[in-house]
Amino acid sequence: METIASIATAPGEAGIAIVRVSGPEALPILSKLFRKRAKGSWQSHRLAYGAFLADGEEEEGMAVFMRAPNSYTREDVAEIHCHGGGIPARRVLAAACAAGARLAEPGEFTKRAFLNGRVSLDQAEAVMELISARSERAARNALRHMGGALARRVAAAQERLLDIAAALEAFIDYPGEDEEIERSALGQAMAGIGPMQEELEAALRSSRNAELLSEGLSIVLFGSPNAGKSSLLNRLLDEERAIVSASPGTTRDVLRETVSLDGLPVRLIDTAGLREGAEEAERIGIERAGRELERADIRLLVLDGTRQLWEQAHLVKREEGGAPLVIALNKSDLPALFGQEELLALCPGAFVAKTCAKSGEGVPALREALRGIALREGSPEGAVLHSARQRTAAEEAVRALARARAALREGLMDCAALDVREAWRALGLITGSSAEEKLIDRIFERFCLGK
Ligand SMILES: Nc1nc2c(ncn2[C@@H]2O[C@H](COP(=O)(O)OP(=O)(O)OP(=O)(O)O)[C@@H](O)[C@H]2O)c(=O)[nH]1
Ligand SMILES: [Mg+2]
Repeated sequence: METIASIATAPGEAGIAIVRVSGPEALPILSKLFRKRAKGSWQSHRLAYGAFLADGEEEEGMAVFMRAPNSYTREDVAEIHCHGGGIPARRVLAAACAAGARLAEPGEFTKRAFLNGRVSLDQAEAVMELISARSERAARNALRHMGGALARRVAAAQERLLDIAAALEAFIDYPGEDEEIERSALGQAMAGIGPMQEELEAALRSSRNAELLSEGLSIVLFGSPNAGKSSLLNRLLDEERAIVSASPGTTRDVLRETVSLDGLPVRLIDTAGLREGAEEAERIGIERAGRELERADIRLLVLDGTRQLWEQAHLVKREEGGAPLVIALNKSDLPALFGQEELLALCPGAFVAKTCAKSGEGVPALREALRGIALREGSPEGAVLHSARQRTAAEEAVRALARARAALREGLMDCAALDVREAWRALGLITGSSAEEKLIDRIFERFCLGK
C-alpha cells in the first residue's frame, strides 16, 4: 500500500493549513519532515510543537501522529499544521512527496477508510454531503446519515435474504424429498420477501420527498380570475413581481419564483385564473395552469370572499386525494359573502386562512401553514436513502424481490433463489459490500482533494 499525501485545508488565506499523510510510511516521513521540540518518540494522538524543514529552512508548526487503526483511514496517519496561505502547505507537501509519499487523488483518504472497513459506502457519501452542505439543515441531515443506521439496516436485510436463499437452495438440492420442507421453505420465503419489498418501497418514497424538499417543493396558486392570486404571490415574495390589475384574466403565463419560508426553500407558481369561455391567449394560460396543478406538491387555492362560494365551489372540490390543499380566503378587508365554516363543510381537512393581499393581513399565518405542510410533505428526517445512487440500487432490489415473489407463486423455486440473490447484491451496492471497483472509483472521484 502506497503512502499518500495531500493538503487537507481549503486554499486561500487562512490562519493555518494542514497537510495529511496516510499509509505505512506516514511515521518515517513525518520524522524526516518535522523536528519535534520535545525529545523522545512520537506518541499517538498527541499534538507536538516543532518545526518542519523545507528547502533547508525551518518553519514552526505542530504535528500529530495517529497510529493505525485509530485514524480516519485506519492506516498510520500524520497531520502537519503549518501557517496558512498556501505556500507553507505546498512546501510541506512537496517535502512529503520527496520523502516517499505520493499525491493523493480526490477522496482517496475516505476511499481508504471505506476499503479498510471503517465506513460503508453510504457513510462515505454522507461525509461528502457534510462537507458540501450549504445550510444547517443539510449539515444536520448529513451527520445523521454518517451515523451508519442505513448500513446496519441494509446488513440486517441482506442477512435475511441470505437465509431465504439458503432455504430455497436447500429445497432445490433435494427436491421432492419432503413436502414439509418444501412448504416451510416457501412459507419462509414468502413471509420474508413481501414485507422487505414494502419497506424498500416506503424508503424510496420518503427519499424522493426529501429530495424535493432540498430543491424546493412547488406551491401552485390557482383560483378564479381576479381572486388576488398575483397579489398574494407578491405578498409572499415581499416584492411586486407579478402584474396585478383590476381586470380579470391579467395573468396568462405561468410565473415561478423561489422564496424562503423561514429557511425552507419553496417554488411559488402563479397561474392564470380558471374560467370558461376565455379568448385564445388566456385559454392557453388556463391549460398551462391545469398542468401545473397536476404536478403541484401543494395546491394553494385563492378564493375571492366578495364573490359567491357556489361560483368557486368547483375549484374546492377539484381533484380530491391530490396534493394537499391550502385555501386563502382573500379580500378579507371587504364584506364577505361566505365564511370559513361553509368552506370547511365543502372540503373538511383543508387549511383555511383569511387573507388580505392588499394589506398583508393574514399572510404570516398562511406562510406558516405552507411551511408546516412543506416540511411534513418532505420530512427529510424520515428519509432513509440519501443519494440517487442509493435509490437506484434500492429500486433494483425491489424489482428483484417482485420477480422472486412472482416466481414463488409459480412454484419456480430455483428462479426465486436467483432473484433473492440478485436482491441481496443490489442491496449491497448501497453500503458497498457488493460494489465493484469501478463504481467505488466513480464515487470517490467526486470528493475534494485531501478528504
Ligand atoms: N380589496 C382587496 N382587493 C384585492 C385583494 N387582493 C387583490 N385585490 C385586488 O383584486 C384585483 C385582482 O388582483 P390580482 O392579484 O391581479 O388577481 P389574480 O387572481 O391574479 O387575477 P388573474 O391574474 O386575472 O387571474 C386587483 O385590483 C387587486 O388590487 C384584497 O385582499 N383586498
Ligand atoms: Mg394574476
